[in-house]
Amino acid sequence: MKLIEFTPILAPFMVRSRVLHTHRTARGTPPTFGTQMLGLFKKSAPDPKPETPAARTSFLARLKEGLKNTRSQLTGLFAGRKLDESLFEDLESALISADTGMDATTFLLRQLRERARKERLETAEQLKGLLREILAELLAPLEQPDPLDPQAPKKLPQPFVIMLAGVNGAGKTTSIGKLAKLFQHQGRTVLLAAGDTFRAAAREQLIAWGDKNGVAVISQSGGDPAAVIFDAVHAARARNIDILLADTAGRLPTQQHLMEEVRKIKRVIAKADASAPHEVWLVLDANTGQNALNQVRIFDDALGLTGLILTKLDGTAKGGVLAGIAYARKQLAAPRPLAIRYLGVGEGLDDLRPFVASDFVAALLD
Ligand SMILES: Nc1nc2c(ncn2[C@@H]2O[C@H](COP(=O)(O)OP(=O)(O)OP(=O)(O)O)[C@@H](O)[C@H]2O)c(=O)[nH]1
Ligand SMILES: [Mg+2]
Repeated sequence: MKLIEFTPILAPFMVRSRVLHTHRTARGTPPTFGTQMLGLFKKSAPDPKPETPAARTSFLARLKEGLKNTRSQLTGLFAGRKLDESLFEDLESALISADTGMDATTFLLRQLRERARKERLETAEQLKGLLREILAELLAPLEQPDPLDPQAPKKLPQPFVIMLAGVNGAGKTTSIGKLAKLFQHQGRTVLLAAGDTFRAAAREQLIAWGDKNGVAVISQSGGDPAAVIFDAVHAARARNIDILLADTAGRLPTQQHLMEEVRKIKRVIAKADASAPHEVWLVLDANTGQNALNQVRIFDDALGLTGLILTKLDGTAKGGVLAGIAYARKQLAAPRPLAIRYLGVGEGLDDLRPFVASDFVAALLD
């Protein structure tokens, strides 16, 4: 890996001098800094490429494959059954074992019972239709308009800064790699900031994702993660980059000092650009079960989350946790929208797609 030094933008609060590197990521002979570096940052064709029907079908198939255990458990309940109390009871157990959590399950069952009575439902198949409706209503607030939707272009601040946080191993760095590809595909220029300065391997991992996408990574060995991202905001501005994706180290919500550090990262980003970060996303491993609710609550308190990325839905995730998150959100004294921005269904560059509530419900019940 060739490193190309460029003049560091020294943050006023930095005490130690350091060398900031922009990692030249394209393969082959490294260019000299200057024209070829600029080439790296040159905007690609501005016309966004819409998702192909084939890509969408393949994503849905993978989501369905990932959720197949939950789906077969849930759909199996309704087959050849009468609509009676035992069906409600079995449904309650199935929802709980699908990671929906006690509170959201109780809510769903109450809704189902009331509406089944009101609508005079008679068959198990009708009840399944009602469950589909109620789940879709519960999840709908998690599907928010995407500020980056290429089909509804808006004038965005430049750079548009997205900060990612989450517990260790949730999939932050991998998701950044996938997002870089997605945003480039939309005709946007991207820069990555390696805000995980604790581990050399973390930096190398982000650089490898930068490599795959041909985008530059601002990084530094060790030091203050906030300062690296601060510099990256300046670098992105100087180079007219559209989107800056800032990686951060994994941390547990119980690690007070690390939660304080991530708060500081956000504050320092705002010193580089008062309107930034424009989005703060929590990356959640969908296999986390009910602990996901805790993570959402604590990271939201610390950072004021705007969105979530749910990863690893291709594995053993049960999927019910989304209903748990939606319900917990509804219960807040002052509900604030929280979007699920993307779902991850694999380790590859293309394995990330925007969240569509109706697709998710279909993957669980159809
Ligand atoms: N199957 C699957 N694996 C994923 C997905 N997203 C991430 N992973 C894998 O999860 C592991 C951890 O991913 P990272 O991106 O390194 O997670 P991280 O949150 O950056 O981890 P730390 O920086 O250590 O906190 C890697 O092996 C990824 O390949 C996904 O959607 N599906
Ligand atoms: Mg990481």
